[in-house]
Amino acid sequence: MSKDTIYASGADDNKPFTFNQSVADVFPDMLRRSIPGYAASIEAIGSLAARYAMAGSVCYDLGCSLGAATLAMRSAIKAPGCRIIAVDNAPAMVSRCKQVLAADENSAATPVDVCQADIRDVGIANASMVVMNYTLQFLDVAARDTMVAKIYAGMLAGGLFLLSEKVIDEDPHMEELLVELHHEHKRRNDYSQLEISRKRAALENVLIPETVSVHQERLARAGFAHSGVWLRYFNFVSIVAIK
Ligand code: GEK
Repeated sequence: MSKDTIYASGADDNKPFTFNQSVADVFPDMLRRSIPGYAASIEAIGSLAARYAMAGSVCYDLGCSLGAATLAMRSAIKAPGCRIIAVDNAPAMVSRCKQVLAADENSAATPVDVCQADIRDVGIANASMVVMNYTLQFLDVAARDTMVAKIYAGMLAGGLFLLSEKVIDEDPHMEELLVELHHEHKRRNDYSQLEISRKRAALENVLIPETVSVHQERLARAGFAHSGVWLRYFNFVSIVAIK
């Protein structure tokens, strides 16, 4: 696994963060060291796929990056006749994702289509499981209601939507504490203070976090009968919603 040193030098100073080839090259290391609870989210996606993927249905991985959630679903799905559709709009992610999936030993199991597309343009139909693992946060806030409503409309009754996000706290005091704990976590994972500050600046206006209640209200407005936070680690949460 190549080490993420993208912000170790100032070469990318003042450039907004993008999912380019250099990011794709170090992505597993970047997520492992940056997102508290990331490994737990992938493990749970497998357990949930075993329970919720329905025979003859489609499972979606929206913003699939290198396909970690797709791999977890593919190795866990027990229902026959399922298909996985994995979508990302970054060419570097999609080409690496295809290689990762082809090299995986479960490649003969549930078929996977990897599509390079904007998730806002992708149709959702016959879905028993939809995963957005840390992806909705990169859409314009104005596009998020339509995205979640589209997911709900394309899902089968009893289907599951897993939404993981970086969040912001309503209480500024709590927000400050959670951000500081996250940065401390990154320092423990061998990011320097300078790397942390540069990455934070690059993500400004690119990753736009909302509060947990804004997410849950949006899910309820879309029609999800049940939703709940199953994971929280500092300012990172994962929510499941059931149609
Ligand atoms: C994982 N889910 O490993 N359309 C398609 N893809 C998009 C869009 C869009 N509009 N916006 C962003 N992306 C993965 C991790 S990473 C999370 C997801 C992170 C894609 C973007 O190219 C990137 O690959 C992914 O969403 C977000 O479980 O980097 O913090």
